[in-house]
Formats: sequence, C-alpha cells, structure tokens
Amino acid sequence: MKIAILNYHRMGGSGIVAYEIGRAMAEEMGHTVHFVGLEPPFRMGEQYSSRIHFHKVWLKDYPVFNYPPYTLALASQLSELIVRCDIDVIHSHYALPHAVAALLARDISGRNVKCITTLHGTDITVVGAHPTMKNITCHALMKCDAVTAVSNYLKKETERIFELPKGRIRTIYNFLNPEFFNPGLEEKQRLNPENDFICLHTSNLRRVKLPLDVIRIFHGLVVKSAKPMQLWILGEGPMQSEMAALAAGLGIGDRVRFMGIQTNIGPVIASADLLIMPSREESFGLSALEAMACGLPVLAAQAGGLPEVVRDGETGFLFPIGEVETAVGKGLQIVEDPDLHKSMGKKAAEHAVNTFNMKTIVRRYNQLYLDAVSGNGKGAVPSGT
Ligand code: GMT
Repeated sequence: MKIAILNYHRMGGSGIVAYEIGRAMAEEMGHTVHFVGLEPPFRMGEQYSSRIHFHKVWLKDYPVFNYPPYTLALASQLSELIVRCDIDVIHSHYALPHAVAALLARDISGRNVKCITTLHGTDITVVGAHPTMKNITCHALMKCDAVTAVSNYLKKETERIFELPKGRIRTIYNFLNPEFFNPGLEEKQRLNPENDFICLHTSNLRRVKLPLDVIRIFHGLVVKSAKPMQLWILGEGPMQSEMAALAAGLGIGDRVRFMGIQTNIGPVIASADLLIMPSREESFGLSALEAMACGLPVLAAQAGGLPEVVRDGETGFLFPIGEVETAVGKGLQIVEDPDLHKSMGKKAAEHAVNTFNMKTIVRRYNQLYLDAVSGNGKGAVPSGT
C-alpha cells in the first residue's frame, strides 16, 4: 500500500506515535509511507529510504491573509500527491485540521483513497468540542472511513460530545518503540553520580499538565523523607519560570534541574526513579508509558485515559486530580520502600511491553488499512456518503 501520514511534526506524543506507525509500516509491513507536513518527523533524521518519504507543505503568504491558510495548502498539495504517488490510505493524526484536509484532498483528487483518523485528545476535548469547531469536527468524524482513539476514555468522550453511533470509533492504544525506551538504557553513574533518588517530570509544561503540582508534590516528598532527592524536568514550556520561582520560594530550587528538550530521552528516563504526572487532562499519557517501559513506577492523577495506562497499586499509584497531599502520601510509600519501588518498576516495564506492544498495535493499524481498502471496515462509512 501507499500511505500518506499527516501529523504535527514536533515533539508531542502524537508526532512520535505517527512516526513510529509510519516507520513500522515501511520497514516491517513493506508499504511505502509519505509523511506530509511543515517539517519532517524529528526522529526521521537523515534516515530517508526508498520506502519513507517526506513532502513539505509550502505556504503561500499574502498580505490580505491574517495567517497563511495551512489547511488549504495541505489539502491542495495532498490532492496532487494522491494522484502522483497513487496513495491508497491517508492516516491523519488529529481531527483538526488533518482529517478535514484529507477529506478535502480526496474530493479534489477524485480518487477513492481511504481516510483514516486517529484522535489524540485535545483535538476533541478542547478544540473539536468548542462551538466554533464542533460542526466541522463532527463532519470529519462521520465522513472518514475509520476513526480510532488512543484510549477508551477518549473514544467514549468523543461519542458523547458528538452523539456518535456506537462502534463509529474504535480504541487502538498508543505504543512505543522498545529500542528507545527500556530499563537497560540506564546511565545512572554518568547522570546521577550522587546516587540521589530522582523524581522525574516530562511534558510541554503547559497549564493542563499542572506543573506547579509537580513542584508541590516533590517538595512534600523532600520534607517528609530523609533521602537525598532531585527533580529532573524534561521538556520546555510556558510554565517553566513559574515552576522555577515556586521551587526557589519553597527552598528546593537547588534540587530541581531543568533539562530542556532532548532528542534521546530514554537514558535520562531510565536513570530516574519515579515519574510524577499530575495532569488535569490526558487522553493517554505517553510519558507515563515511556517511564514505565524504562522501569519507573508512575505517580499520576486519575485523569482521562491515565488509569488505562497506569495500574493503580501495581505499576504506580493514582491520586485524585489536584490532591497534592494524597499524592505525597502515595509517593512516599515508593520512596521509602525499596522493595515496593523495585517490584512496581519491574511490573511497570512488563506491563508497558505486554499491553502496549508495538508489533501487536502496528498489526492492528495495518489491518485497519487493509479493511478500509478492501471495503471490509467494521463501522466504516463508504467514501463520499
Ligand atoms: O494536545 C496535546 O496535549 C499534545 C498531544 C500530543 O501531540 O502529544 O497530546 C495528546 O496526545 C498524546 C499522544 O496520543 C497523548 O499521550 C496525550 O495524553 C494527549 N494530551 C492530552 O490529552 C492533553
């Protein structure tokens, strides 16, 4: 098959998942994959091959436009690609604007290309559900040949918000590439020669991640435990200064290390001891899965799809959103009990590999493509209806 993949090529979880699906479709399933967007997927690096291509979307600026119309440029250039490269399937990550652009490109091309969309969360819960975007999102959800969501939570939320018929959306969990995330990548000696207990937070430091609660929870652990501890923050975002100011105000500024955006985060994660993830909203929580795969227990809020990823009491602990004291109490059990820490880390790594297995999940996407192309898609809506 010839597959076009649309996604945001930046360091978000959806970009990583989209790239790994494309890479596996090319390298393991033998398909030809065309990534289409403003930039190549960051993991693609220089690894261009005869089966993996990148097509840059060119924007036409014009003084009358307030913003260059990306969706229109994408649809127009994609319609040309559909014909030139004889595309069979377009896999859009994010309903907006990608699923809409894919449907428009199909119409323009006049070809029977199949449109498949994977929902990642805020494309539905924040943007798609908003009155200014609700109709076009609903249109895309109904017109695509198949729609998947990365968790049962997101599937149910989407069905509820858009009053969709049951079975319109199916869940296919996220996964990760075990080559990049496994306990064997640990580099404690180099990254943590002091052998402190390392708490970790990895995100884009936006308000929805409740990053100030990360600092408050870490502070609670420092106050209640005699163990030397550090907090490592991987990622960058708008709340970084507030986090630094809060840490300084609480007298723990010297224990908090902002590590910024890094391309190879596996060794850093594997060298830490506990992931703190207090997010207010999280359709899946790929960072939790990455940490578990590296053998870390996860201390996470009971938000969205996180309870489907983290097994409470087994691979970490869950706490009610915003309840810092509860989180500290649960985190302390892990910090103070090395046996519990070890057994939870081991179960976390097993759970990550078994339940979110890359090969199994890539096969499910492959079957979805095959069903769509052969017209067998369960719950699929025929093109153009
Ligand atoms: O919308 C965002 O917050 C970014 C987005 C992304 O591109 O990574 O995150 C969403 O998709 C991820 C991959 O499926 C999920 O792991 C995140 O939970 C989800 N974010 C939210 O639901 C807030």
